Amino acid sequence: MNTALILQHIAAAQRAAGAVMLSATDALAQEKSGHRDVVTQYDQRVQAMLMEHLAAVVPGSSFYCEELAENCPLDGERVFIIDPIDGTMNFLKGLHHSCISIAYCERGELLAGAVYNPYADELFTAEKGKGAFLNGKPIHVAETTLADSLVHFGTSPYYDSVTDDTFAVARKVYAASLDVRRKGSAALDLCDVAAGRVGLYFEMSLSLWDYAAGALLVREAGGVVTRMDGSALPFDGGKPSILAGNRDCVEAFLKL
Ligand code: LIP
Repeated sequence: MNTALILQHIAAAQRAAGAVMLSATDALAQEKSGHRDVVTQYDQRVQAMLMEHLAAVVPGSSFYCEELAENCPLDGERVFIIDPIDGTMNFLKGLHHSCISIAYCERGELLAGAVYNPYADELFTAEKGKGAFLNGKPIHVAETTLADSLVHFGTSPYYDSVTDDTFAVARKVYAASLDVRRKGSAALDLCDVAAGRVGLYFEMSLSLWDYAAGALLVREAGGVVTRMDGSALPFDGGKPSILAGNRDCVEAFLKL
């Protein structure tokens, strides 16, 4: 099955699950690692819907998902990396800024990614080597300098150990940019970079399901994605920092 067809199946699954998000009226939080790390019945319901849909149309699928107790190896033949609702706290509080993030890999190679924001009806898609798109139209990272860019950042609320450093970096970036934004969905932050809406995004500790699809979108939109020290972003079960943007903004950040 070619990647383009798999990407179509991913988009169909995301749109169906997005309708469930839009219909939600009674999201209930369950704590995971702490009061800022929560899951709702909708995260689990959307994840189950996505897995069922994709397993039915893509034979031999395996899944690496935020809300699975046990995840598949990342070097499998056909692996879907899924964050069923990225921006869960936004979703729980009715902030209408959350998305469904799905990346597709074969034998450890990231081949396609899609992020769907049902509130804005914005579907970001990319296939490796074929560019990035928003609702089917090509997108590209901004051509601006850091001084002329907005910057998204994440606060890694599950990891108190990086809080002070995060806000210290945000203060420095604020002085070097137009302004900073913390909107609560890493995947949508990466999409905004790919679409040229903001010049840079950073977060000090993030999971693969948060960034796998978004990182491919930024790269296919002409951007750079690394750890915050400029080293290669890993593709494993770790919690690395992430830095994404156009080359000028990334280089300016690394000099800060
Ligand atoms: C969230 C990210 C956010 C990050 C949080 C969390 P979730 O994803 O989108 O940027 O700061 O730690 O990882 O948990 O809502 O899917």
